[in-house]
Amino acid sequence: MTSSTEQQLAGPLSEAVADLCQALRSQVGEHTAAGLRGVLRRLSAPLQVAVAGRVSSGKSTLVNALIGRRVAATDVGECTRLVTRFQYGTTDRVEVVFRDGRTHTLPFEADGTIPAALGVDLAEVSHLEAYLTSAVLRDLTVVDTPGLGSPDAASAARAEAALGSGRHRRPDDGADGELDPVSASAVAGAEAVCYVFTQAVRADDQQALAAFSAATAGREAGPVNAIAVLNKADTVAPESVDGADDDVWRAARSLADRQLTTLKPRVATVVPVVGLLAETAESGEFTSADAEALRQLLALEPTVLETMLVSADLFTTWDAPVPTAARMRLLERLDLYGIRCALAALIAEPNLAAGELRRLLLDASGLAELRGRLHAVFTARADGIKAVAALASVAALSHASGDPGERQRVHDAIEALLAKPEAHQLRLLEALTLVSSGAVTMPDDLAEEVLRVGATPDVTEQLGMPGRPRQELAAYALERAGWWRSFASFGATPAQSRVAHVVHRAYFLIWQQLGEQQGGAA
Ligand SMILES: Nc1nc2c(ncn2[C@@H]2O[C@H](COP(=O)(O)OP(=O)(O)O)[C@@H](O)[C@H]2O)c(=O)[nH]1
Ligand SMILES: [Mg+2]
Repeated sequence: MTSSTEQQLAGPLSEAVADLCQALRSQVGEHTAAGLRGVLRRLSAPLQVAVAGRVSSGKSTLVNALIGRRVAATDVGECTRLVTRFQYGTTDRVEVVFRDGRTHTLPFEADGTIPAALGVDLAEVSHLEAYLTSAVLRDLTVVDTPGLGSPDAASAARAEAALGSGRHRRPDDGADGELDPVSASAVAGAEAVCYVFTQAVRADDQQALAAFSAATAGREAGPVNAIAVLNKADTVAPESVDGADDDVWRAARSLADRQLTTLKPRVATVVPVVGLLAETAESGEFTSADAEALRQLLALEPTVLETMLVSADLFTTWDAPVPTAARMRLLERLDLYGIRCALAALIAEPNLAAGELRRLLLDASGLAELRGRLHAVFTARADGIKAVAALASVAALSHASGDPGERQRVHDAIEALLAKPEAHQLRLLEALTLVSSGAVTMPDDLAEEVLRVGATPDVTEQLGMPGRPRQELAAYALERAGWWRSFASFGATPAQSRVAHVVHRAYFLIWQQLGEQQGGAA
């Protein structure tokens, strides 16, 4: 029973929590046991990342770029009002999941997109499951959401319900078949979040911040499991940003850095990206006909071309020897910034082939950096992220059971697990999230130290001393272990003290690990 699931677990921490779930199943009521089965199922699935943010911030566009296929509906249409989970599957298909648990399979449209009209009553639909043979989905299940805080109340409620916050669910909404809504939401919440912003959204926007906890089912999101994307970087006006030197990317990066200072430590990073260019380049939507249309535009007088590129209206309506339909297509696929990039590349090298242009557009989109960050923050640390989320689900399930004896048994089992040295990383991640979410406040320098120690498994990074000799690292770890232990006993508030004990132990284990490695090498 265990072998097939255990093979897919993300690592030792997930394994420890899976063992805990298995052991608890016989010690809890039938109801909690059903919830534990759900937790086990999710532990052995790829990391679940919700793409959250306002309507029209470009969430679906980014999802398409990541998957490498124009499959999610963008702009308007029925499906933009539904949550769609994109996961790995050996045959491409879309499944409509109804609120009562029924499912209905649909083929993709001829152009590879999810059908614009589903032909069912949307009020009865819980969400869509899209199965695709995309390599990215082997590591991540990507959940596209209708904008949280959208003016369309029904969509917003559906997004929050499917993401697991459950706030808008009625008691009779239970869709899982075996779980009530409270338990279902405890199990279903996303494990990690990618927040999509545009420059129009101020970093202190209350609604945007509310989306943070909604997407994670009220579980705290922090630098361990959340990143932000400043999308539509191409629409940033460089003259509005000091020191941007008229360069769109420099301006976008400076805006992203500014947003990071406001959002920190709720997110690990803010990555600027041009989702539209990424989608067009990655999904094979840029054709040699598009390249040809661009080449024809270059035959125009430079001043005429410059005028056309002032606005979308001028670009499509100006009298020019390129068919309007071809121009509309360019605009839709690249927008003015992408068109300018492509034209500049063609001026520099007139014989560029469509494939080479596509590669240039991909470079101009910033997608490579986003992929890198997704890997570093999410995929590489999936084990810890999944284990922490699962533990939180287990605790929430036992709380929902209303049985004090069961709650105590579950609590004791979790404490016993966290006391083991090999599970200490879980406690550290938890402490880190408490500090980064502001639930426990610390002086800035100490908070920063907690974040550094907790956010990476790399010892030299944890100590903030890359490239230093092992002996020096060990001495420093021991010194900090001692410091945090005395802080825990003297001067800290009770909440700080609990965090301090965890940090002390973390330094102690680092010191031990460094000593062992040294012994092994000698
Ligand atoms: N100029 C520009 N437009 C974008 C970008 N990303 C998305 N869009 C456009 O913004 C609109 C909304 O995108 P969509 O992905 O549907 O947003 P969602 O509601 O958040 O899913 C679409 O017309 C996209 O083509 C971008 O990086 N630059
Ligand atoms: Mg959308």
